[in-house]
Amino acid sequence: EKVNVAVLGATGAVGRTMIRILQERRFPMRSLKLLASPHSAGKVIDLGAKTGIVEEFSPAALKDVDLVFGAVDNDLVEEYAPLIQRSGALFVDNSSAFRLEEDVPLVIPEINARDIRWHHGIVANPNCATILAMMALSPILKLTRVKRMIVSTYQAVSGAGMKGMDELERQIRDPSAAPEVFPFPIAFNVIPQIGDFDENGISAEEWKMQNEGRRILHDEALQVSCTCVRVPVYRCHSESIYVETETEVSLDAIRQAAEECPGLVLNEAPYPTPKECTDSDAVVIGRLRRDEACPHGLHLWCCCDQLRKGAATNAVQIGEWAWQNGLLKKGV
Ligand code: 2RA
Repeated sequence: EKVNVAVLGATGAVGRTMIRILQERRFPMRSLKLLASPHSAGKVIDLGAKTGIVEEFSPAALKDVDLVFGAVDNDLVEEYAPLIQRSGALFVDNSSAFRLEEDVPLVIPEINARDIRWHHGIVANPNCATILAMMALSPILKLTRVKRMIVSTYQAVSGAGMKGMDELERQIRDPSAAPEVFPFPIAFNVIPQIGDFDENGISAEEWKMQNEGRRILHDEALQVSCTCVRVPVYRCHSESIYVETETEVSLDAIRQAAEECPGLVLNEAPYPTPKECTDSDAVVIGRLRRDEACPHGLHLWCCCDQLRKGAATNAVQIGEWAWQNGLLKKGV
């Protein structure tokens, strides 16, 4: 049975990508509502065959809506989430507002879709850098436990939305253009900061990888050390990941396991780069190699489109799973 869907934050980079993915994947929509804060209400969105008018979010706008995909920041989510829950619609939220709440499943469908079953109205979409890292580890996780991971990220400017992409473009054209979105010029530069630093000099983005990874893997003992860096790339995040596994696994066993990981592509000819991974849903891994200094140490490199699998596609996959398993109020 088709369902009534709403995208909240329809005018932003993630919201627009959600609409595109819903159409590409032929999500069983009876209707699609475009919702946003008062600031964006009234805008016209290109829906391909036709255009859509963005409505202001309100409890009334949720009438008959079964599933809401959220692509707005935490402050709006904290205001709107209780209203969405009260409407009975399932809220798949891309913000970080509820990711660490005990009664909110935090889900990457290829890894822990079963957690969607115990939702209480909200399912949280993990942070893009977390989705990339966990997907990249999935073949190793089929073979053994990961004790520790040390990650360096190379994050695209799309992580800061349209304004981040516009800033890069502006500074490439005019390198003297003052930074507004990022703390320093991002064109022809890299910035080792995403989010505020805590008293120990760890950024908010770096904490997400550890805290979210432990919830998704249901492994409170997972050790994560992460350095998150903004790079002058438009849409595709990359990560260098070092893992220490509980038992020794061979590279060939990992390569074989990768074949059975949906959504994962192995590219060792010679390796993935952000350019060719952009606008695809695949998480692409490469540069698999042992750490000669540590028998259980392994390195790998990975890339994935931040707006697609890093945000919109993962959220839509959560919606698909909920629909297929009759977890929406109308269900199948
Ligand atoms: C970023 N992961 O890249 C954060 C939010 N998308 O800015």
